[in-house]
Order: sequence, then C-alpha cells, then structure tokens
Amino acid sequence: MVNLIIDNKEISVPEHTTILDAAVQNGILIPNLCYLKDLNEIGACRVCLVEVEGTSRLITSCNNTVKEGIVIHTNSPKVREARQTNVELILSQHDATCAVCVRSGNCGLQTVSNDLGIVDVPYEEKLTHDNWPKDFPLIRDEEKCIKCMRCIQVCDKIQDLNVWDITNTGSRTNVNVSHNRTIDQSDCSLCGQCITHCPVGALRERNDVDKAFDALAQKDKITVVQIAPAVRAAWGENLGIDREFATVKRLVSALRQMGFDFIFDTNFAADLTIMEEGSEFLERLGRAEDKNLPMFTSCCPGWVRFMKSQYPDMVDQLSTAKSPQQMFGAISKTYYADLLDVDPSRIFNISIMPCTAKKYEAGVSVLSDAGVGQDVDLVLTTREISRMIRAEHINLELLEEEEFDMPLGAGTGAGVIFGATGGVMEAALRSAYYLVMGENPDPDAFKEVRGREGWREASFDLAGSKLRVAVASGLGNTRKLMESIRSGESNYDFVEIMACPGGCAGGGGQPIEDGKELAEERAEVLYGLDKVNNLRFSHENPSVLKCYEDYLEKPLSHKSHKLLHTTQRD
Ligand code: HC0
Ligand code: SF4
Repeated sequence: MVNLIIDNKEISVPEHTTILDAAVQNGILIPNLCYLKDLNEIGACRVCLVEVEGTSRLITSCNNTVKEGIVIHTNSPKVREARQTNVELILSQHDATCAVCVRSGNCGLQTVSNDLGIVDVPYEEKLTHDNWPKDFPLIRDEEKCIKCMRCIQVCDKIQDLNVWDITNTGSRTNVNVSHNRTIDQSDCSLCGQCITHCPVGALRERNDVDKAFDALAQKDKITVVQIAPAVRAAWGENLGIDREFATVKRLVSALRQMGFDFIFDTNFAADLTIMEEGSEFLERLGRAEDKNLPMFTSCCPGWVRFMKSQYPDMVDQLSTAKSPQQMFGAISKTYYADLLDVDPSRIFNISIMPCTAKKYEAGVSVLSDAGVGQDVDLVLTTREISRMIRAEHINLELLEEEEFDMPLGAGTGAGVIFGATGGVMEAALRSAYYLVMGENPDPDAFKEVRGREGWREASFDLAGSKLRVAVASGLGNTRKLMESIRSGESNYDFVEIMACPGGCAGGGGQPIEDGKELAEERAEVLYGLDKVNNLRFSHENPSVLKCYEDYLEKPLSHKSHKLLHTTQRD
C-alpha cells in the first residue's frame, strides 16, 4: 500500500493507483473532461491538474500514479488558476452556443465551466468548420470538438474500427475521419458509441424530431409508433424520473398524450422474428448439405454494416430474417392496414430505438417490402423521444400507466430480452427447443448465454444433437470471434452479434450519463420484465399466432418470405 495525503486527508491506496482514482476512492472529487477509466487516461484536457507540494509543476491526476509520502492539493489557488486557464482555452475553440445544443444541461464542458465560475473567455475564439453531410445518421459538429480523443479511443479499443483519428499537430491538432476519408467512405458501423462517449455535443445523431412533430400535425396521417425493447429500460434517465417509475406503460401514456394514434411494441415483432429466424435456423440445420453454418443473427444494423465492410465473403451466412424494426414496419403497412381497412400510404411508422444505426436501416430500400415507400418512415432515438416529451411539457410525475394498443402491442418475455446481449439467442433457443421437442423447456434453461464479457459460448443438447452457440457484443469482441471462426479454431451453429457493448441496452441512441456505462443496469430491468411476464416464449405470443393464422400462414411461407426476409444486403 502507498500512503499519501490528499487535501489534508491521510489516505492509503494500492500501488500503481492513479492520483485521480485515489482521490475518488476517498470521496475527493477532481474535475475532469477527457478522462474515461481504462479507456482514455491521457490527460489531454488538463482539467484534472493537481499540485504536488514541494514541486513547482502541476501534474495531471488521471495518468500519474501515487507515490509514498506525497502531499497533494486538488484545489489550491495555483491549481484553480491553471484549471481555469485550460478550460478557457478549450472554450475558445468550442462553439459554446449552449442554448441550441442537444447536450445542453448534460455536457461535461458546461459543467466544468460553470463549476469554475467562468463567465467570460479572455481568448480570441478560433473555431474550425467542415462540411459534414447533414443527412447522414451520425453528425459531427467540428466547431464543438474539444479534442478529448474519447471518440478515437472507443472506436479503436472497444469497436476496433478506427473510424476516427488525429489530424494535424500542435495548435492545429484536430480529430476527423481517419485516412483523409469522408464518413461515408469509412467503415463506420453507425453504432453511435462515439456519441455516447463524447463529453460535449460534437457528435450526435441526425435530429429527426421535427419530422415526427410534422407527421403528428398532419391530420390525414395515421401515426403508428413502435417502442424497442431496450428503450423501456432507459427512457426516463435524462428526464429526472426513477427507473422504477419510468415504466414502459408510462411511456405509452406519454406518447398517447402527444397524439400518436397507435402505440405498439417492437417486442411483438421480436417474437415474430424468433418464429422466422428460429425456423430458418432449424431448416438450415436439417439440410443434408450446404448448411451455411454458423448462421449469424441479422437484427443489428451496426453488426450487418460491420459484416459487410469487414467480412464481405461471409455475408450470406447472415439470417435472411429482417430485424424486428423492419418486420414491424412491413406488417403494420400490410396486415394492420388491412385490419384498419385503410390505405397503407396513410400510415406513418415511427420507431423509437436505442440506436443510431436504425436510422440507416429504415432507409435501406431492400428492407422495405410493403410497397408504399419506406416500411419504417422515421426512427427516433431514446434521446430524441426524451426531447419530444420535454418539448410537449408533459408532467411526468402525473403520468398513469397505460396499456399498448392491440394487436401489435403484445410481446413476450422472450421479446423483451432482445434488448440485452444474448437475448436474441436465448429467445431463439427457447422456441427452437419447443419446435423440435414439441414441449416448452424451462424458460431459464439457456441462461448461460447471458453476460457481457468478451464473447461467450455454450452448447446445448437438442433432441440428441449438440448445438453450439456463441454470443458477442461490441465490435472488437466480434472481430476476435470472427477471426476464430474463420481460422477454424471455433465451430458454432448459431451466433448472435450486437454491435454495442452490452447489446441495445448500451446502444448509441440511449441517454448519456457522462462516464457511466449503464448497459448492465438496463439489462437487469429487461431480465426482470421477462421474469414477470406471463408469456416467456415467442411461439406463445397470441398476436403473432393470430397474424400467422389470418395473414402469413406459417413461418417461412411465401408471404413471410416476401415481407419478413431479405437475401439482399444492398
Ligand atoms: Fe434492438 Fe431489436 S433488440 S436491434 O437491439 O432484434 O435498436 O432494443 O429494437 O429491430 O426487437 C435496437 C433494441 C431493437 C430490432 C428488437 C432486434
Ligand atoms: Fe443499434 Fe442495438 Fe446494434 Fe447498437 S447493438 S447498433 S443499439 S441495434
């Protein structure tokens, strides 16, 4: 152990602990901006400076470790002055138009500046601009970038895609798409992890809120909204309400107040996906030859983009099943339009997703099959729906719980766990077991695929044959898994991949709480919802069964193939 004094407090911490960690562990807060534990410990912003007694230099506390007997001051006049100067210099290169920023009130730089009492920036403002494509789902505002390097680190170390890099040096140091490429030339998966790790508003999703309000205002439009599994575990986070209070039923109630005509659940389509994808898997498994295994899940557009750019030769191993978002879009503009007896062109489909890549997915033409433009007209992230709720001045505390509309509002516990890494696999195994054995397994029989670390594998016995499955989340983990499959080191029958660490619960469109990874906490909410659901098997979803009975006939039918599958990946 190392003994030291921080702000007159005698403390003792293990060797190699950083000064910042030592302080935090002892309840002493040191402001910082670029620091992210185990990811970005480079002292780029120089906000976490501290003074070491007896030396003339100030040092960054995030990347300097403790030494026996040192005496540290985290907030001496010298530290305060230097910290203030450093923040003022950052502000001189940052477009601080906070009133019109999506991160206003939730911005690391704003907090640090306010806490330091900065009301004036004595340096000349030097902003740089670039021409970012305004329609791209991921937007980078060059003028707001504070060169903290977090986006570079998360994209390199966690996602292993190296989309971002440092350009220029010295005072002209900047961050931009690597290798002088434009964003559309890069291999960006659109996972949005750079957004959720940006401390300011330099990275964000395309703002589609106004289009949603426009659709709500058009009287001839029938607005149909679907809520993705992972959204229900996070939507209240930036709205000042507790997780326990922010139930999906209260979100339904808020959306109804906002004027959406029909409020449905993506879980319905997740259950439908299991019927189709599970049947496809069993069909492939049963082939005498040309099984094309492992079959990969195809519901995460970040992963599909990654597959297309990094492993194009393996693309035909993706399941042909479309994602639940797209299945929902197709079904609502065909089957449901028939039920309503309306022209499907009047239906305006909005999906609320924890995801930035879903904005791209909705626009992929080969994924729209209802014949009236895009099957999903607009995708809003969890953050965007939170902004709409605020814009509507909804008094959240007064919200009562309300039910989804029917029939597309019915979802099972198997559908809800799609939002956590391993959930699609678990749901698929529950139903595959039933389809093969003719009886339900224990719903928790396939729990082994839950978790977060690296990639996980498991094998299960299915009617006497061994089924080998693997699950990965995060594209860095995915690359390792893919290399292992490619080299023949690993052999699986079925593989689930989600681009975001922890799956959609940790999606790039989820609320941001700077410095916190909330995927696990949110996944717990989803597993809790599964546990208490009366129905825990996709093949027991009454609305899905009715949809087959009245419309689709059976999984993999001609109609199902037309509306719910694709062999093209654009
Ligand atoms: Fe997901 Fe989905 S689980 S990708 O993560 O499959 O976005 O939540 O909606 O489509 O259902 C995201 C979340 C979904 C889809 C579902 C799948
Ligand atoms: Fe989107 Fe979920 Fe995939 Fe992340 S894991 S890119 S949130 S679908």
